[in-house]
Amino acid sequence: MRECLSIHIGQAGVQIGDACWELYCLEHGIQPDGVILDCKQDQVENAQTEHKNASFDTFFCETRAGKHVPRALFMDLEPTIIDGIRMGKYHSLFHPEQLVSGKEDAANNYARGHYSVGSEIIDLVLERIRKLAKQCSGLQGLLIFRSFGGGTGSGFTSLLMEQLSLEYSKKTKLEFSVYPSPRISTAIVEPYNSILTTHSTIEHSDCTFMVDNEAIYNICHQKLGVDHPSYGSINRLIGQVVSSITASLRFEGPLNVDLIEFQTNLVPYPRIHFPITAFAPIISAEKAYYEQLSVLDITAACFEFSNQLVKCNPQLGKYMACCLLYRGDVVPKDVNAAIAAMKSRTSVQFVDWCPTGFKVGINHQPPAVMPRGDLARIQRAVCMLSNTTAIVEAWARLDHKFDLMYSKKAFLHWYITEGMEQGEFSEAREDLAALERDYEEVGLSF
Ligand SMILES: Nc1nc2c(ncn2[C@@H]2O[C@H](COP(=O)(O)OP(=O)(O)OP(=O)(O)O)[C@@H](O)[C@H]2O)c(=O)[nH]1
Ligand SMILES: [Mg+2]
Repeated sequence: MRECLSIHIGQAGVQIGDACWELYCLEHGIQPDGVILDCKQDQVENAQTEHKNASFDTFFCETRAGKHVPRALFMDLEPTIIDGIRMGKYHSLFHPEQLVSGKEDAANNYARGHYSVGSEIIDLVLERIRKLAKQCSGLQGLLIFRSFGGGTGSGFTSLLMEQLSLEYSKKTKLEFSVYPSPRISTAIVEPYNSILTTHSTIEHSDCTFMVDNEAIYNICHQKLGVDHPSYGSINRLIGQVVSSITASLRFEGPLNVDLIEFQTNLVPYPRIHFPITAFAPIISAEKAYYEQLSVLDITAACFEFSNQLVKCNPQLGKYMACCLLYRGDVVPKDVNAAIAAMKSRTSVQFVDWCPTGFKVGINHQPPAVMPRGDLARIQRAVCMLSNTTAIVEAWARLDHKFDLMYSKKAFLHWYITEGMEQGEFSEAREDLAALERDYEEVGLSF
């Protein structure tokens, strides 16, 4: 078996995890108490066939009593967000040891998450991860969820990743990271935290999917008609995307392509590991009745700025690889036609050294819809993971904000008093400048 462990860190990581596991449970017919829906009920007639195709044991561990427990750990340095899970609808899905919380948070401070407060809880977290790893017969990889901007999300995650690298060096480590956006951001120092954590985790992560709250906020507002999108709405959309990305690990099928294989195609150099995600269709429940969307429609939509989960303009960059993960009623013939149409567009430019980098997977189970969700029930969907040099725009934006504060040495004392040295700031910033240059270089023509 090829199990995956999910680790949800800090407020954003935990709340996104909540949305993801709710959706996984729906997709696999697992009830909030971990028991699979009774197959005698009419409503799950087709669930039976789906179960045959499912290999959700990669994500759930079945107990002797027939309960399915997520292979997941939720941790935060303070208790309130985790308490939300402890008292929520899915509280009995998890074993209490899977929910770890400390007493005080990192107060938006990378240094507290990494050094002072974080160091007190790291051993406990590692021990709990070991326990989960022991329940796996062939652990394949770790999926880490967190924000770049929070003190726990940034600081504790990088501390943990360093340790995980030592202990699980051969395992794939993928990240889903919330990129800070000024509109929704909760702290002024988020650019500091983001750059510090990117620098200290870049060599420990194999692939990082960034999700930009502002991009998702706009999608919820403009495409789904949500007036003031809450984290709930934003997280449900992220959940759909994460579910599409992980579907290949949870379901079997003839055209299923394993995520690890995608990663091989997506990451040409170890540091160039920040693909852009796009998802289509994103339509609200009311509109879905009128719109019949073909494979070509949804594929084309992925190349539109408005369907991307990170704000950057792909037309200003070059693609190195493009992975298309289809779900639902999709046949290869239509996919090939859609790809041919995309390749003929002048706006879709590839780097010289990788002119035709498309990779496709098809998973026959259509996306599930969440109760209270804003997204329509759809027959087919696609998630595109593309590695493009255009992402450099997102780094440049953060670097610029870092520079504005750092030129005045603003807020630095908060970090220094928690045990950090100023040198770490300049080192991190230099590394990010190098990353920007790396992207420029891979985009250069021969
Ligand atoms: N998408 C999404 N983003 C969130 C959520 N909660 C917080 N954020 C974003 O995450 C960043 C703040 O980090 P948090 O995750 O709240 O912080 P933390 O990791 O708990 O760290 P500390 O509270 O500082 O210890 C901001 O950019 C928020 O906009 C969430 O539920 N969903
Ligand atoms: Mg917090």
